[in-house]
Amino acid sequence: MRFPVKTISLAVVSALLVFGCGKEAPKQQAAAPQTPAAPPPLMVVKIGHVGPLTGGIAHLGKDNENGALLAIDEANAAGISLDGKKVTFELVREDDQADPKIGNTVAQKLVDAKVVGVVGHLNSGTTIPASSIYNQAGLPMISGSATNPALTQQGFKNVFRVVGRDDQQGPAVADYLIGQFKPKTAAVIDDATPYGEGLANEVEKKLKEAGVKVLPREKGTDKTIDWKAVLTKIKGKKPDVVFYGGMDATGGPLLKQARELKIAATFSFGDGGCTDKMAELAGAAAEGMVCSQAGIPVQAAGRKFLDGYKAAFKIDPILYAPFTYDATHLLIAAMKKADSSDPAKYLPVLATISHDGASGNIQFDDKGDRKDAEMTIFAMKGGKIAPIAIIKSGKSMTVDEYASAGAAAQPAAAPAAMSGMGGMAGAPAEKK
Ligand code: ABU
Repeated sequence: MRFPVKTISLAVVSALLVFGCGKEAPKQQAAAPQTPAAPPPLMVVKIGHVGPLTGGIAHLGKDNENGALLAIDEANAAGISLDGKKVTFELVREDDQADPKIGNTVAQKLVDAKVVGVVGHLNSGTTIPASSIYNQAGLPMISGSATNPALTQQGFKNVFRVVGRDDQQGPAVADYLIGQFKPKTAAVIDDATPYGEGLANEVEKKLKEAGVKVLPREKGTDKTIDWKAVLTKIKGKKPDVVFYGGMDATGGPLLKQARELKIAATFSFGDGGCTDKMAELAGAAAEGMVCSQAGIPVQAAGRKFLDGYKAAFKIDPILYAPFTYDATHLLIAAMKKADSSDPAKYLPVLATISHDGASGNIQFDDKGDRKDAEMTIFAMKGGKIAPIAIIKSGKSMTVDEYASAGAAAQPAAAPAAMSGMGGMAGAPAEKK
């Protein structure tokens, strides 16, 4: 618990004014002296956020952190009390550089700093090992972006995610490729991370089930930017489609170099390569690429979030910010419901909560996965990724159909305009 210096100083000054300065208080006062009511006790509650803030995907880490910061600011502006004490929430921010070893170090740092919950990490490769550290410390953690299924298959009761999993995303993007492009031959490349490799495995499995010939797997790393050797190998095999499991920082150069080598295949990516950054990195070569997101498109997030983000950071959110925003609000909502920031008290509330956030209604299953998560398929048009299909409860819808269904199901929704995408109305309801 902290008492602001300002509060203490004012109290001391008041005491000096009333009793100090060498003057005695009059002895014959009729009424008792008026003592000011004691201010309510104050409490600082620390929430951790971790993501890569340096390195090739720092833009995504910063986007995640911004989402969490916005939620913290909103909660502080709302004036929340827990157990009779006025609370100030503080976001303790760490940079894991997308490196599992550094991820574990900063996870322990957050535990030592006595945070009561963690939003993060961004990468499955950092989130999975760090989740053991939070589990041992009894700290609830919610990732807004880690999609590898293994995260929630460890039996940890403190681990949650607000995006879908790669065993949902992989089949969704593979099905789209099969239906739309009817490929006979496919090449699958990954960055050898738990995310990239795991997602590529899911895509490959689905392509093979559909009778597509899949070339032997090619690999890079999460730092590879020279893909010429890999691309030269697959060029001679003339694949109809190429899928890359990895992030935009490595996927952009892959796509650019593929077109330089005159590979004509349709290139496709998962959520890590599903950003406008691909057009920045690959230029015109990015046009027509296909990608998926294990959630709703960022532009379909609630209006309050989109406007608040723009006002606070003077830019639009990139990819996962609505999800880290929701994750942060979820921790706080569970604390409010439990009337406590004690992880042991609010964790069971978090596990069974129903929360209407910027990315829609969020409830967790018994493993900590988001129930009925949406999957979205995008195509790059004019340098921007544009959503073309949303899969919900196993049903594929156009963006307009999803919008109508959302608006019908949630009449209180504040629609967020989808500029440049034919105007997607009916964004999720967002209650705070
Ligand atoms: N979901 C893509 C990026 C984060 C991850 O490694 O899972």
